[in-house]
Amino acid sequence: MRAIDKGLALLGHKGAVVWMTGLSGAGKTTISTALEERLTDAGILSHVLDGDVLRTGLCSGLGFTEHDRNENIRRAACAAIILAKAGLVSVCSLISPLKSQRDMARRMCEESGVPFIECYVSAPLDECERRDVKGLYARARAGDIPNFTGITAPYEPPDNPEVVLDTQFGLVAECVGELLLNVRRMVQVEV
Ligand code: ADX
Repeated sequence: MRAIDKGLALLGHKGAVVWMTGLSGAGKTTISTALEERLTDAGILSHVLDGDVLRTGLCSGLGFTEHDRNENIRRAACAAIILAKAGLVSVCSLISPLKSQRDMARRMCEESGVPFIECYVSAPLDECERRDVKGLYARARAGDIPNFTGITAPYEPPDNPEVVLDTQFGLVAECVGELLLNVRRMVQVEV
């Protein structure tokens, strides 16, 4: 039996990759963590792969040039596919600023037979900058951080993501609820 089918038999659900994209401070980590909790409550095994965390291990040594981000995203997608093939829902939380990078992740999943959901965590730049949770926007504006997404490096919003969550006006619980519904439809035989 293929691993992906074993996962379905043992866990009662399929694996998948949920790809969260958005500016730093848009709410990707908050929503990913909350989604993981809600999935657990629903009996669905998941794991969050967060850009900041991956960059301390699997992706350490990579910076923020387009070349390094491509490699960062490729590695994250590889790890996510391994987990999804074992039956988990991999929640990837990475800025992944370019369409080409997200298309690469999608293509890698498709080639591995893993369902892929692209979720755009949407908040305008000025709102993310106002939040400035990590104080990075202020440092980027001061010229201390080169290639900072939204300031000195591009962010291309997705054209046709499976899910769009507006974190400027939407409540976290509402955003997570909408995403949860989409994920359950994709991984559970019956919802
Ligand atoms: S990605 O572009 O390669 O997908 P990733 O999600 O792994 O980025 O990492 C983004 C995080 O790195 C941000 O949330 C922020 O904490 C930190 N960071 C440090 N330098 C930068 C930068 N130049 N641009 C964006 N984020 C940065």
